[in-house]
Amino acid sequence: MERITVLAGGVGGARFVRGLRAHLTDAFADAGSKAPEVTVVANTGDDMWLNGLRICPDLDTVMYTLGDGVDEDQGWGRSGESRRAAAEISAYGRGWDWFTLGDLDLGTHIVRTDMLREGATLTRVTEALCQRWRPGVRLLPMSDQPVETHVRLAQGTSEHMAGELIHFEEWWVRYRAGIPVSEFIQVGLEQASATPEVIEAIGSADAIIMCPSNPVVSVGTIMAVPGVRDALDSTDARIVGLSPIIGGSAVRGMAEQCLQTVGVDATALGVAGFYGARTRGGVLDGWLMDVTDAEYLPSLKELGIRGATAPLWMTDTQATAAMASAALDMATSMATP
Ligand code: FO1
Repeated sequence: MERITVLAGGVGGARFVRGLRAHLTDAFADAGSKAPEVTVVANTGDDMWLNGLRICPDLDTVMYTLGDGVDEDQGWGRSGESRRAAAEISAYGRGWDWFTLGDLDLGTHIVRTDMLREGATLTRVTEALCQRWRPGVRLLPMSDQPVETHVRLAQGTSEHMAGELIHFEEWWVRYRAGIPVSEFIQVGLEQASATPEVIEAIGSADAIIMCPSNPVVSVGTIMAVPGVRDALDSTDARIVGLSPIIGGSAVRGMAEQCLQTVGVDATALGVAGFYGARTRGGVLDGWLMDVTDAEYLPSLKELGIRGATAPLWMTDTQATAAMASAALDMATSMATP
């Protein structure tokens, strides 16, 4: 196995990739064998313009986590952060005071926006930022065009009417996904396309892993980008996903609310059905569930998806490395001879 491509969202995706990297470092420790190259295709649907800066939450979460600069407790943002500039911005009544741009984090947004304004693509900007952070994987935005997830509120709030579209981050951070929504809309999707780098990373992969990220607004958004599904359909790689739901609840974040909005059961089986079997128009060859969800194995078989179970709680890098190893074993066991 020489090339692994991973579709990832934010915190869960970043932590999974860190485990994958640890597993590969360990498995290919002896200098003789070369570890596979890992390419991470990250969701940019959470991106936004804020205070004139381009914010890319999932790209930055992967970059900081793999570059050992992330605030481990939060799972996002920088360690050792301060918020002096944010206090000043708030004092002027500008920006979102419920969405904190820390002083160190602002450095990233300023450099990214600076390079974008010079005409660099988001792919090139991300490559440049990673020169500093050295994540040990290639990190790619899903598209160089903006695709922003917005949610349509099914209920009004003191600031918004029912039926209004607001940015996903406002729903996620300000309202903690506590307001029912009727739909997710990826603004800009029709004008966007997967980058050539993403298409190539999917086409040339030996294994593709769908991270245990939010299947609707993270992995689902990546798959919705024009060009991605075609690439997934035609690649020779085996595609294995890891369930973000364990025993009926989301490992982190609020995936249940997102799944409920799109009418998918918040279970490991429901998410597998949402992705679908590759042999039946979906994307999955294999689906890795937590050991507590073994009851779904027979139903997975009926869906046409090879199932397996392993402990999926990402309690630490060691546990996550074991998950990554189980996912790769699954892909290898299915690889065409
Ligand atoms: N999440 C929060 O819960 N509160 C915040 O104030 C916040 C600020 C923030 C700033 C930059 C950034 O890249 C991420 C930030 N996040 C914050 C996390 C963000 O909501 C998540 O990383 C993803 O968008 C959801 O997975």
